[in-house]
Amino acid sequence: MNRLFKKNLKKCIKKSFILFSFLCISLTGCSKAKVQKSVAVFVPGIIADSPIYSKMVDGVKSAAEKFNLTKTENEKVSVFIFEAGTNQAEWSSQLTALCAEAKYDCIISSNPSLPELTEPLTKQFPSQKFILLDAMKDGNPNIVTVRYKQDEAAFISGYAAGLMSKSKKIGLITAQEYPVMNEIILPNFEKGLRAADVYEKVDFRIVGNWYDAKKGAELADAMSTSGVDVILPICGGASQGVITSAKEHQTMLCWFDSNSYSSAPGLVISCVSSLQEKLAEEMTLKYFNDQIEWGTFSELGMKDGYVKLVDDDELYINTVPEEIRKKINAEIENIMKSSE
Ligand code: RBF
Repeated sequence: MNRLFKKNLKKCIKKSFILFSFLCISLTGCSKAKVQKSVAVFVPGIIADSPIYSKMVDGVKSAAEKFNLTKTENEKVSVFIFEAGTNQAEWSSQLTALCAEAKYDCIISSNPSLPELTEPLTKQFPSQKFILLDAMKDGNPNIVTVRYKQDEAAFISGYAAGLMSKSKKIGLITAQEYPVMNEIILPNFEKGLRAADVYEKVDFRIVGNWYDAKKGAELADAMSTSGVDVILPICGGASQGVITSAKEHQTMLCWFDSNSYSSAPGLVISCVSSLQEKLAEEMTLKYFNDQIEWGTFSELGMKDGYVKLVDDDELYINTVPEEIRKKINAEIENIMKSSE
C-alpha cells in the first residue's frame, strides 16, 4: 500500500513537473512575443512618385532604428514593408492576409479609404492594431487615426494660384474622386482662388488612377490649350505627365505633400508639404513605447507644424514675387490665428 502510494506520488510529481515546464515555456514564449513588437507598413499604392507613401515608409523605418539603438537583441522591433499596388479592389484581401499571418502586432497605413477597409478586420482579428495616417475614424479601440488639415493646404494653394495666374483660369487634376478631394480639397482650393479675386470655376479633371503619366500629360495639355495657366495635380505617379506638359506649355504648378520646386524650376509656384515622415516616426515610436491612445482621431495643420508652405527654397523665392509672397504669408498667419 505504502509502495503504491509512493509510486503514485512520483507519477504525480513527474506530471506536475512536465505541466509546470510547459507553462513556463509558453509564458516566456508569450512575453518574448510581447517584447519584440513587429509592424507591417501597408502601402496602398506604389511608393515611387507618391511622397505621402515614401515619407510614411521612411518615418516608420527611422522609428524602428531609433528604438532599436538602446535595445537588446530580444527586445528589438522589426518592420515589414508591403507595397499593395494600385489595384484597389485587392487591398481588402491583401490586408486580410496580413492580419491572418498574425506576424504583425500593428499595421501602419495611410490614406482616407483605410478606415473602411480595416474596421471589419478588427472584428475578425480582435488583437490586430492599426495606425492610420491621412485618415479619420474614432471610437474603434484597435484603430488610431491622424489626418492633416487639407483645407488649409488647399486654401493656400488656391490663393497662390489665384495671385500668380494671368489668365485667371486654374485647373486641378486628381487621380480619382474621393470624399476628401470633393468635400475638402477642391472647395478650399476654390475658396483660396476667391480670396485672390478669381471667380472662374476650377477646371477639374480626373485621371482615373494614380499612375498613368500619359493620361496626366494629356489632361494637362488640354487644360493649357484652353488657357489654364496654373494646375494643381494630386494624382501620384500621373503627376509626372503633368510636369512634362507644364514644361512644354510653360504652365505654372501648385504642389501638394512635398517640396517639388526643382521638378519644374520657375514653374512650381507653391509646395504645401505635409510632415508625414515626422508624424509616421512619432506615431510608430509611440506604438513601440505603448503610448498610443487607441480609438482616437486627431487633425494636424499649419499651427501644429504638420502642414507647411515650403517658403525658404531659393526656387520659390526666385519664382514668386516678394509682394505675392508677403500676401501668402499674411494668409498663413490668419490661418494660424484662427486655429488658436
Ligand atoms: N496619394 C498619392 O500621392 N498617391 C497615391 O497612390 C494615392 N492613392 C490614394 C488612394 C485612395 C483610395 C485615396 C482615397 C487617396 C489616395 N491618395 C494618394 C491621396 C492622398 O490620400 C492625399 O489626399 C493626397 O496625397 C493629398 O495630400
